[in-house]
Amino acid sequence: MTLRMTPLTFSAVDRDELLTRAVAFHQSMARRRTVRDYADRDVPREVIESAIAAAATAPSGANLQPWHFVAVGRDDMALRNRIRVEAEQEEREFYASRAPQEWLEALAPLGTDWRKPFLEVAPWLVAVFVKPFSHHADGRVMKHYYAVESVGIATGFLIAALHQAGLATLTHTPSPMGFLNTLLDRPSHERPFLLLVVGYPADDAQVPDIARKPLADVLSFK
Ligand code: IYR
Repeated sequence: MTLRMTPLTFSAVDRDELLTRAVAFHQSMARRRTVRDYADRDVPREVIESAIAAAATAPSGANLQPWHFVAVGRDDMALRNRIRVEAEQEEREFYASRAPQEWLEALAPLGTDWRKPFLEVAPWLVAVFVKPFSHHADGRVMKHYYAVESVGIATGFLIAALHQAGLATLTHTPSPMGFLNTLLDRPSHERPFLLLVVGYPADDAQVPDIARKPLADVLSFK
């Protein structure tokens, strides 16, 4: 297959504008908080669609785009309830016995427990799946390179897109998440990556009083 090239569309900005934009983006992202209490308020499907379209622009290994997103609204509350029941079942075991003491101690400042009411309350859930391979038209298997890294980047784009739109999210990782394949009709070789909870925060939502590390702790220049 020959590689066809096409001119890049890019509008360069001057130095001052670079900094203005970088600072503004940081200030916006710094206001993002993971939210666990959601308002019972609808979010249009088109907003979710557009944020997922933004996520799907992420760079990926060999441009193989090894992701699949399942957006679950509130049309089918029975499905929402099954997701909650299955997730809470796993979480109950996690908190009661599976999680090592050390892990529970790390989670203590967040105040999380096995109860996951947001899985029914929030207007949208977006399940993100990793596709480790796909099939060529002739049926041959095509391996996806850096699939997990690529899906991690796409998920970061998704969280940023939803935040930018004005919504709150929660990166929820019931463990194990295999029940999502069954409930959401995804093939067994796809691996659930995380379940993103999306909506408006509840009016009285509270978040843990925690801070990000100072930049000097996470950045060094050479
Ligand atoms: N999956 C559990 C536990 C949990 C784990 C981590 I690491 C967190 O940052 C938060 C929670 C849960 O969702 O409660």
